[in-house]
Amino acid sequence: MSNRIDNRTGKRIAPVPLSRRDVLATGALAGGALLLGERVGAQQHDHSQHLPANDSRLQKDNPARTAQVSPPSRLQPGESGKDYKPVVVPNGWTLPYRLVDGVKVFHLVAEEVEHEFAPGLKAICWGYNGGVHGPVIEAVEGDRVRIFVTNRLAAPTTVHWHGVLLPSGMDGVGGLSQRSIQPGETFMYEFPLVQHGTLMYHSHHDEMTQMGLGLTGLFVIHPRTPATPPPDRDFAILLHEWAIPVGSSRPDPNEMTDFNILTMNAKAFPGTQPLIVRQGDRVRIRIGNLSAMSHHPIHLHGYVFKITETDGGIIPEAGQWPETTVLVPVGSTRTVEFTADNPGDWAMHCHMTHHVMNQMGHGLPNMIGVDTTGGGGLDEKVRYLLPDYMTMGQMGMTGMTEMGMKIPPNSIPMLGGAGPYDEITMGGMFTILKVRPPENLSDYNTDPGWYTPPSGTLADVATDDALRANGISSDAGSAPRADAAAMRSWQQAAPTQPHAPAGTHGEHHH
Ligand SMILES: [Cu+2]
Repeated sequence: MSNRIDNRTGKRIAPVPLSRRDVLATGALAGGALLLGERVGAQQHDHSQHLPANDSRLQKDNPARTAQVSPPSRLQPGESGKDYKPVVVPNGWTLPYRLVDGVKVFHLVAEEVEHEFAPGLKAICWGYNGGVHGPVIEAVEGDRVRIFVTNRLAAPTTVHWHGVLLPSGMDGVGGLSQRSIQPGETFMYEFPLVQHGTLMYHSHHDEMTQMGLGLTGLFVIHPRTPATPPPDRDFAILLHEWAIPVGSSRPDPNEMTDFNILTMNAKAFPGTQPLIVRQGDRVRIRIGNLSAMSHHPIHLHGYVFKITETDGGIIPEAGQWPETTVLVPVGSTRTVEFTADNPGDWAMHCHMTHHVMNQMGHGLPNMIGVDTTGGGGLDEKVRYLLPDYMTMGQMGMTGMTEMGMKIPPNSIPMLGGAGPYDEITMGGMFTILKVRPPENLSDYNTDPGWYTPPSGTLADVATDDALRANGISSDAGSAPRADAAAMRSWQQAAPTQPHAPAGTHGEHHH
């Protein structure tokens, strides 16, 4: 029984005898290396006429899939710049490896890390190799990887390779697939990569605590022979959520609902690094979600994209549907692609409005419509008790810092980053896609600043001339008002005779 899954259909692949032609094609892709050992010798006769066309195509597209999980792969280790274009990790990094006898050797160190979520807010988290989250592990289908994991935490841990097809004993579930890694121990994981896609890794020991404190990362496997040319920009973003009460310095992993720091690659806006692309670039954004409890609908402005992959593999082109928002459920990845043909500064954010706030206070009475801002007003008095208190809906939440609102040490305003026109009234899971014409972008690593809209393409106060010419009065008197008849609550027709027994409706005729 085969455990291999068809990347395109998601269906289990029946074990299929290889034809000589397939073996030759595979061998050529593998640089002449013999890939399948004994299995090839055992299948000398040609079964190709019995093969479903799909299986044959799959083997050619995806030679590593024909390798069994256990024997070492003989493909040459994939090289950056030759076999793949590396992903871009905003606010993060990719884990370097060392080659030992053709195996890519990585070393992860689980440890306590002081992490800055945004300027002004730090907390003690658990991460890997000095950062939160762990670095992106990046490799190529057909590579063999050997990953050492050193535990420098005070608690046992493991690493689970989420979505990776591997032998059961390498799956990293504490107690089930291995014994847990005790503090001070270093474990070795090793497996060939027989698939491609955007996968993840995370602790699978006391998950609620350890993932809640940050022990998570992305695992990107590039295809050995991509079906489409690689994109110009290939971003990798991991979503997470944290409960960090104002003034505290450790995330609370026991929290179940009231997460107050929502992050992309462990940064809350305004700490998120923008995604910088050239106009015309083909852009891929890989988004994983290892939040505790929340699915995140990530919305991109200015574009329609296609959802091209999940962590289960590539979605066949006929099944890719256009979207402006991609829902990334907990424990999943979604990959979207589009051509960046529309220059500008475009918001990309979770569309749950509480997920674009920072350290938001909940459970407060609704004071919208009450004037609380006057000298010695209610806000001042409440703030004496609750330093982060501010009544919503008074000033559109702008100027939280300008108005001299004092915030407690080690905390950040609920929202607000400096923008070109005003404060940007967003926080949390929010970042900016900056698309610039090639002549306005020296390189991808330099922030090009704010976008300057061409004349006539910026929303601004209407001139008197424009008001007059269009028949608009600025006192709103010229605006159509809601149609009272159309907006009326529906009234069901009253019965003509209340509760009359059946057959007694004397006035009803057919
Ligand atoms: Cu969200």
